[in-house]
Amino acid sequence: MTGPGSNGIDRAGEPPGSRLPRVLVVDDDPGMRSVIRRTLKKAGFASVEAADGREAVATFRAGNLDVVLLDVGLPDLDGYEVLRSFRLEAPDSYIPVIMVTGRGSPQDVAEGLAIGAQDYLAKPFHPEELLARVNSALRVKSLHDALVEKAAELEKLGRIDGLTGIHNRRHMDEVLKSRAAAVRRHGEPAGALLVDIDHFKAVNDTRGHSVGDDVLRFVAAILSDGIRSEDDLGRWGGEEFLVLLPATGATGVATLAARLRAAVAASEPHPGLSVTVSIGGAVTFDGDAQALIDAADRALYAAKNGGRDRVVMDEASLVLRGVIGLGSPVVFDQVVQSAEAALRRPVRGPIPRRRSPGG
Ligand code: GH3
Ligand code: MG
Ligand code: MG
Repeated sequence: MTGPGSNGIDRAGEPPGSRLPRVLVVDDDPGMRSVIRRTLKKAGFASVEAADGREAVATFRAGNLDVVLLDVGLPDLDGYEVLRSFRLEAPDSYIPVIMVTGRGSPQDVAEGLAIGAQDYLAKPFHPEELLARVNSALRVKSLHDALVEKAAELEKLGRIDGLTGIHNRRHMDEVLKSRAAAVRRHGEPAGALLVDIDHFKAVNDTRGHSVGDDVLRFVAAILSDGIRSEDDLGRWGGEEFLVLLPATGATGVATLAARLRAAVAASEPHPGLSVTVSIGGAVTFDGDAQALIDAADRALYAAKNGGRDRVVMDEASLVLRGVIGLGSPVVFDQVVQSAEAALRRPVRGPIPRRRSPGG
């Protein structure tokens, strides 16, 4: 019961058919290296070899290893120094290191374990014991890798809105910060849209909450389909969505807003039911994230007050860039209207499939 596959940890926990577990054998004695190589090969492992500490560190740096068998007595660096270098090279990766030593005093063992060795093997050793220790180290590595994967999955789930499948507010807050920082660094403007479903309470009241949920999913999918891959979309509140547009000026922001508004208005989220959205758009030139959201929010408020089912751009965002003069919203209305006319594309039919977030 010593080879890979005999313990349920086939191929170091990777899917069957992928590469053999790869063991780095560090020993200055060519005879010892060849004994270990043959033992590993018979048991179905691949091995690479290093004859001194520097070569060991270089091979470790090249990566693609599952276990290291590390001789303590090496001609240049000793095994402990090599182990410390490994940990410096890759503090976050977990590649178990088994110290192999002829000394093996309790102090040696303690020192090796203290600096992060996974296990100890005293020379001379029986091949069975070597393989048992390698297999046990692989088992630990595969558990470790599974935990890391799980943690990454959980981290991803923590950024997704459970109802709509698009990003949640927590994620959008972070994207907003990084987009604002990019504006400060590169001086290119960035835009934001706040999209709020009109009279959504009435949908819940007349059709029921679960139809309301369907409508939210539907609108999220339309928005998701309507943005570019470099834009970010998230659920900002109950029936309110945020779109962030990197490297985009007022005209680009208004054009996208017009397209999204038209797509929602032309859609039929549920048989016999249509909804509209009001959109507030704004642009930041100085990378003040809070001011950007506040401006989009004011514009959204103006869109609601103006009768809903419309796009309003924050005036300051436009004035600053000379798109309009102060007090001339009419000119801007024309920008939005011509964008809408050019880009209108009716969306009807069953609820579109959710696009995976980040895609
Ligand atoms: P307005 O045009 O002014 O935006 O009106 P409104 O009715 O859309 O806005 P209001 O803020 O009065 O109501 C929002 C509604 O959205 C009330 C709330 O119950 C509903 N809502 C929020 N989150 C969810 C959800 O996850 N599912 C459902 N079905 N409804 C939700
Ligand atoms: Mg609303
Ligand atoms: Mg709202």
